[in-house]
Amino acid sequence: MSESGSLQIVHGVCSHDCPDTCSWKAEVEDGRAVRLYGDRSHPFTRGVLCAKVNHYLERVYHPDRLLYPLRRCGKKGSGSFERISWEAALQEIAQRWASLIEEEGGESILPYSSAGNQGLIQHSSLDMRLFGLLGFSRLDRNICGNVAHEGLCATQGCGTGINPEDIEHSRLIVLWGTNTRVTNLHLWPVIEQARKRGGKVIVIDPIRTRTAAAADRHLAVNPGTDTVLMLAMMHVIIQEGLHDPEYIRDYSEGFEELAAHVLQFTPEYAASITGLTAQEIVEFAREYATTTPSLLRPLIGLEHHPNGAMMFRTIACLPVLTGAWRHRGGGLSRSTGAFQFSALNIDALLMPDTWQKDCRSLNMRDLGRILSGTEDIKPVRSLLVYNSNPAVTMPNQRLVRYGLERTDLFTVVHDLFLTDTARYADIVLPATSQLEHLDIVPSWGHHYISLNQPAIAPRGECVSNTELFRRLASVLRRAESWLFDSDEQLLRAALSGDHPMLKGITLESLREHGSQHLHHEAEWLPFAAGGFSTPSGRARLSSPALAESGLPALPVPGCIPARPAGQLQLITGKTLHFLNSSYSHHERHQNREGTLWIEIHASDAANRGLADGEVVVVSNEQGEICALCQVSDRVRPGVVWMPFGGLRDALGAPAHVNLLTPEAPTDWGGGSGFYGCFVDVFQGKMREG
Ligand SMILES: Nc1nc2c(c(=O)[nH]1)N[C@H]1C(S)=C(S)[C@@H](COP(=O)(O)OP(=O)(O)OC[C@H]3O[C@@H](n4cnc5c(=O)[nH]c(N)nc54)[C@H](O)[C@@H]3O)O[C@H]1N2
Ligand SMILES: Nc1nc2c(c(=O)[nH]1)N[C@H]1C(S)=C(S)[C@@H](COP(=O)(O)OP(=O)(O)OC[C@H]3O[C@@H](n4cnc5c(=O)[nH]c(N)nc54)[C@H](O)[C@@H]3O)O[C@H]1N2
Ligand code: SF4
Ligand SMILES: [Mo]
Repeated sequence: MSESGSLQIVHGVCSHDCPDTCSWKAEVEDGRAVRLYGDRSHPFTRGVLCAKVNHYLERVYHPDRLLYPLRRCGKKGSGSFERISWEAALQEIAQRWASLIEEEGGESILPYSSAGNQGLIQHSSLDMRLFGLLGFSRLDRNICGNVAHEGLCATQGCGTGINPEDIEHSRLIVLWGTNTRVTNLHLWPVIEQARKRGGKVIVIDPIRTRTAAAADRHLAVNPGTDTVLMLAMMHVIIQEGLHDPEYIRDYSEGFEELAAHVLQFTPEYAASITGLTAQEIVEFAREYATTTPSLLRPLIGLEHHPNGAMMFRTIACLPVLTGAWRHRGGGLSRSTGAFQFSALNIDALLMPDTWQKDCRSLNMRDLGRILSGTEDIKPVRSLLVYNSNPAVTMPNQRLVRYGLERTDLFTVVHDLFLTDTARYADIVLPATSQLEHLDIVPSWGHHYISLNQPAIAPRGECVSNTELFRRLASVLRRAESWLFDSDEQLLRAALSGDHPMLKGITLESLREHGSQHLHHEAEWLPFAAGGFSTPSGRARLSSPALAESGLPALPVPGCIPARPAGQLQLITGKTLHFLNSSYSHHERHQNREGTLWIEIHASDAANRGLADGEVVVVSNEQGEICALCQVSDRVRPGVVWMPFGGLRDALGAPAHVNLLTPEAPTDWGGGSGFYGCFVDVFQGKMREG
């Protein structure tokens, strides 16, 4: 913290679920934050925030911010609440939970959270200690990232990739199923630097996104068919001798089987599946294999398909075949999250040894099924939701909302705003913003670890997540001192240990510098000389371990659902002005995004007699919503695109694309095949009136 006159300047860091983890500075006058801007001295932030967080102070001081605990006084979902004291709120929770624990066991209570705050201790710390000790149901937080991680692990034994800052050295950058210029804005200058040095950008995406429009080449692949493209690339690379025999010999296993297997995936076959031409496929494979260094960057788009894990298992074979890992700027770059977490002392933070053993684990993706009784399990009687807004963000919304309406379900929601989920709560608790609490934020998009210092006092009666869990432990009459550790103690626990990457990184040094790079050699390359994290240390082109678990040993196309006749495949994407559903309470962000729309190819619009600008119904067996029809050449025939997040329909009502998406499981990794979603689009009235 620095001071000039009565003005204090406080270093903080964005806690949104975004790879960029920007460092910021908040200027505080008389206890009120008056300015917030990106830290100019931070090499990744470069003094810039984004279209969402440029207005963060509006979020902090928003008139709709929850400032006090509330108790429901109307029907669930109606949004009628009355103010109550913290004491009354906590007493009610303690009473309800105590009788549930006694009568039905701790597993009848499900704490439900995601990465709404991805700070180290506000994401997971005292909650895990408390709920683990009490034997509550655990949550598989698999909606984002896990499928990709598990897929990469099948080939590499770990999810590690190169340092994203090294992408400036790449000569060919393949942005594969990621919309960098919208979702990972601060990587774009690194990519532009590579371009200045002669690098080229290829985007593979069914949609001509902002990123695709800015690339050197865009390959508009059919959704879900990327595995076939990857296998055909391997076919071309091996047939034309463009692979790196020495790297393969020294650092991989199963090459012979793979080489024989990919013979069947000819460019012509792949063309018939992917919608690209055979020539495009051959050229792309050659360019990929002959450009050094070449970099693949798949982020999340690929994992929201039923074959999501196979997408990542397969893509990870490519840089092994070409030996791209040898070169700085070559290989693959995805989330840096696991890499950051490997340096931190997570056991000291979460204390898993104190958790009750054998508690059931429920998949967050299945919330609707869990709450509505569709799953044959012991019922969940109480939910505590924080860091998440599942009534918008989880698939199969009709079922989620049906479950949330249950009168015997006791729901507590802790959030900054009265979200769609909070509207179904019995008790709503007010949460602090990132300006009001302490944390460290490890990044999943770079190698800096950053300290967020509180800049202002909590507004109203807001409390941070960690403070909520201390209060819950107290009202539940727990005596264990480690349930009451302060935020500073928690951070010190996580920084304890002697991991070499934390050399020179302490709470004190972070207070001094704000943000520090993990300690590793400047020229660090993860697999230049093999050293994969498999038992043999070799990358698995063929994997006996996968075969043992009943999955194909070799990379295969995986489940690519066929499009039912007459229907269109719906891809739902992130928007510029919302962070998933966050910022949907902000008029400015609503206005920028406009009314919910659907982009449809001219040929599909003509077949259905749809005109640009008219209101259409988008419908399937799960639900239906209204949207403005936008005839667009950004989408391929057969594919439609809708924005996901906090948009409203033409009547101003919240309109959720997840009414249409299935909770279809991914092949492994426990995720959701959101994009294996098919819809009818037509004129006229909604079936439900
Ligand atoms: N502005 C903004 N930024 C965000 C977010 C936000 O909501 N708004 N959300 C944050 C979060 S939680 C995450 S996980 C990241 C996600 O970051 P990204 O991975 O970039 O995000 P997605 O929009 O999920 O997917 C990226 C692209 O995959 C494409 N895609 C879909 N199916 C396929 C396919 O079968 N093949 C190929 N090749 N491409 C496909 C989509 O059209 C989309 O353009 O963004 C983060 N950043
Ligand atoms: N159709 C479709 N669905 C998707 C996706 C998609 O691309 N298409 N993307 C998926 C992905 S990748 C993700 S990550 C998920 C995201 O799903 P969610 O994690 O549910 O994301 P948000 O909508 O941002 O909700 C986060 C909530 O946490 C609250 N919050 C923020 N900070 C704090 C805090 O410190 N304490 C508490 N208690 N609350 C806080 C915010 O106000 C917000 O209401 O959505 C998934 N759903
Ligand atoms: S949402 Fe992402 S890009 Fe925006 S300020 Fe936060 S970390 Fe940076
Ligand atoms: Mo995500």
